[in-house]
Amino acid sequence: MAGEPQDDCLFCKIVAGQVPATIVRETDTTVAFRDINPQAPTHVLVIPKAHYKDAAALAAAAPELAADVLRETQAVADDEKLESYRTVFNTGSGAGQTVWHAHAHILGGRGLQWPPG
Ligand code: DGP
Repeated sequence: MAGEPQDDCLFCKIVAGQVPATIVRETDTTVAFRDINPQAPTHVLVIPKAHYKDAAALAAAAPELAADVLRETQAVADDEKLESYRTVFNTGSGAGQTVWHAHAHILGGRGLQWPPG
């Protein structure tokens, strides 16, 4: 069922404390942790604690929770003292999504090119 934890989901396991992660922020509804394979000096992921397979599913089923995730991206940027940063939701394998639990990437701490690859 949408929103329920999934046994085979890596990020649900991080939420449950079953897989370690460097958590930088946590709220009642979200967790933010450092990406295991950082692509910038600051690379943090913000996820909803509830399971939705991607950002589109999250926004459609739980828009208030999607707003929580977005609010947390700014909170992470403030904590990390990022003047400029990029927020990315990869949606679908063709866009590079590899973990099927909605997550926002926050990338900062270096110059970022546009358009991205
Ligand atoms: P995406 O490719 O958009 O689905 O992003 C998934 C990100 O998750 C990718 O940048 C690497 C990160 N990642 C994968 N496995 C782990 C893990 O076990 N721990 C942490 N902290 N990050 C992970």
